[in-house]
Amino acid sequence: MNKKICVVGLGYIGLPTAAMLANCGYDVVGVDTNKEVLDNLNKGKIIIEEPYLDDLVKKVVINKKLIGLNTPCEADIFIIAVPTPINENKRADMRYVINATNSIVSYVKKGDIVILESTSPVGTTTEIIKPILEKTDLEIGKDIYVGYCPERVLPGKILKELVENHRVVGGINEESAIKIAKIYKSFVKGHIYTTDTKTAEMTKLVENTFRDVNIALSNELLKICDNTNINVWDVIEYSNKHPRVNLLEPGPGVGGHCLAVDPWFLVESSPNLSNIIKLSRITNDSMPSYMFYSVEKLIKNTNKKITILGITYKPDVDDIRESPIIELIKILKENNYEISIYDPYVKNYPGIENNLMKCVQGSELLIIGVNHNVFKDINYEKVLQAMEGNLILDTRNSLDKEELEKIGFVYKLIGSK
Ligand code: SAJ
Repeated sequence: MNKKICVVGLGYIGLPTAAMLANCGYDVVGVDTNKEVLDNLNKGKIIIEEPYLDDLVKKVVINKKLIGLNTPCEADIFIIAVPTPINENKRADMRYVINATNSIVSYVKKGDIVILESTSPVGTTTEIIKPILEKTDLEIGKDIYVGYCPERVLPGKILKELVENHRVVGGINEESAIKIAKIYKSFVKGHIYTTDTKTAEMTKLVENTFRDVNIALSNELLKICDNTNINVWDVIEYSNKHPRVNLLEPGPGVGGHCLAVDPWFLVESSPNLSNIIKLSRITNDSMPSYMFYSVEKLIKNTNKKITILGITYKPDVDDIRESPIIELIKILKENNYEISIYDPYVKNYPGIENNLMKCVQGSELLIIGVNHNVFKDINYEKVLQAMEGNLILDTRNSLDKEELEKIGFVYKLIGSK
């Protein structure tokens, strides 16, 4: 068994993967440029919110199976798990992948395995990773084995899904795919399918595009139902009673570093063929403005105070990347609303308030931006007393209308009559 693994990038995917492999007996070196991540890791701590990850990291660091370094080192297996964001023109920014691959070149030796995990445009493994690794003068596929193994885990359930989900491995040749599959088999209980790199790259993009397009359909339905004075939630509920229909939930937009980004990689490579995909992205990106329009229907006076509960891109995580609520806050501020923000998951965001009662003091309207579970335990009666007005706009269909109306709130769920 190849023993030493170097994981480049200790984010939401790299760190759990590194910890999981360390827990399986590999000696793992985690590499990151962020000093805070490394300092914490080497003390057995993490700086992201992810259930059970803290315990696992603590265990493998104490057992000396995982250490953090700021540069790569010699290893038998290299895993690249760095971000692949989009730039302002909605094109893939591959700088992190390129830098990470360059950073391992001088450490890769004959017999080693190099795996890309970062969600990437189709062709990345053969057209970006391979040419860089050729600088080693080793023959790709014969002297070193190269492939793509995209992550598939849902933030909030990462450790469970890392183990249970099926995986797809794309090898630069069959031998590479088989060797890579073997490594993941050390902790994956799901099936591992092997294929070529481009098929694996496309599969990953399609998975997230499928979700984005389907959410866009529900968001469009919300607008249509609003316009025809029909409750979209009833329509979705009844439609989903059909055995082959499964409409997703409309909401304030689609956030996160995956669904809001990956479909653009397909648009970039096939601009004339990806109409539905592009329109879905635009539809989902239009939702914060549509939420603003819903706010304006509730309170027309500017200079009013609005409190936002929850700003992450989805519930029970601390991640605000591409969060549609952040976009909504921007629009509200541009329109002179006074905004106060409460989110117990987010520590560092300008203006965030950690005392709920102070936050809602004098507010005209409460917007439920994200349905964090802890919001169910809020004493809304006390909140109402502290507020100036009595309006709630629920963008997530998360609260009990009857209960809130009983205590004196005027409750508006987006897409309801
Ligand atoms: N959302 C809706 N309506 C829905 C479902 C989601 O508006 O019915 C919104 C959420 O509020 C959120 C966004 O979509 O803003 C994305 O949330 P999510 O929970 O669906 O997905 P992510 O981004 O947390 O994780 C996804 C997952 N992909 C799929 O479900 C296809 C995960 O399996 C991937 O591994 C991950 O992206 C990734 O890294 O690619």
